[in-house]
Amino acid sequence: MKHNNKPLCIILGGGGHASVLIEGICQSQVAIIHAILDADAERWGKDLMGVPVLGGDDILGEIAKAGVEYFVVGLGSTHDNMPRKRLYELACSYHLRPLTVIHPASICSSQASIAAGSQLFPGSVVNAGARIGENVIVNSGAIVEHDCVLGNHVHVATGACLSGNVHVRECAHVGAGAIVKQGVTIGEGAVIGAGAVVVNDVLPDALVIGVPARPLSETA
Ligand code: JB2
Repeated sequence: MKHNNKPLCIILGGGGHASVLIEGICQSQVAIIHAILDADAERWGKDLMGVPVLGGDDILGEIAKAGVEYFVVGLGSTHDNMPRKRLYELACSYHLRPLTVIHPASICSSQASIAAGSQLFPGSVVNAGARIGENVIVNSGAIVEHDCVLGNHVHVATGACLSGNVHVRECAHVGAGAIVKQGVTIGEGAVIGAGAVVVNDVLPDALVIGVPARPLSETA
């Protein structure tokens, strides 16, 4: 179903992250927002910035049958990206298509590739040769320099900076304001604490903090 030649989309999760997405979708005019689904029953029947919250994820099937083609994961994260991954896979299982949201106030090179369902927030920069996986968040003011490679479901949080040729594996989280040196690899599911300066590779599922960043277990 299309309105004014724009497809309809549903947003999964209706908190703070979703509010920025709503602005990004409206300003980029990439789709018409049909509604929000939220896990919190207290929000059902209310609205977020004028977008109605219809119910929980159990009505995704009805939504797809009603002609909504696209979804976007409105749930953000502060460290664990698995809930975002689960939600993404759930919506795909209903044959909904992931909407890519590139806020008009972000800067994205024509030589970068952005996979489906990813979100570039205001003030973010994605430079030439960068490859962004599915359902990735490049949050407000974050920098993804040239030739960086980001796996699916990664979150580069507000104001973080990935210098050139950094590899961030699936589901890893780069905390707000963190800086990652050129050429470093961040392992799958790893978490970089806010404000950390990462100068060495980070193992899968590790949590590193500080300047220079070290595993939490070594900093006590
Ligand atoms: O499985 C779910 C689910 N789990 C939580 N399905 C659906 N449809 N919704 C879910 N939610 C809902 O997402 C919660 O009930 C809640 O309404 C919303 C999350 O909102 P909250 O404001 O708590 O967090 P957020 O994810 O929007 O934002 C976090 O991540 C951002 C990146 C915050 O920490 C922000 O400060 C941060 N900028």
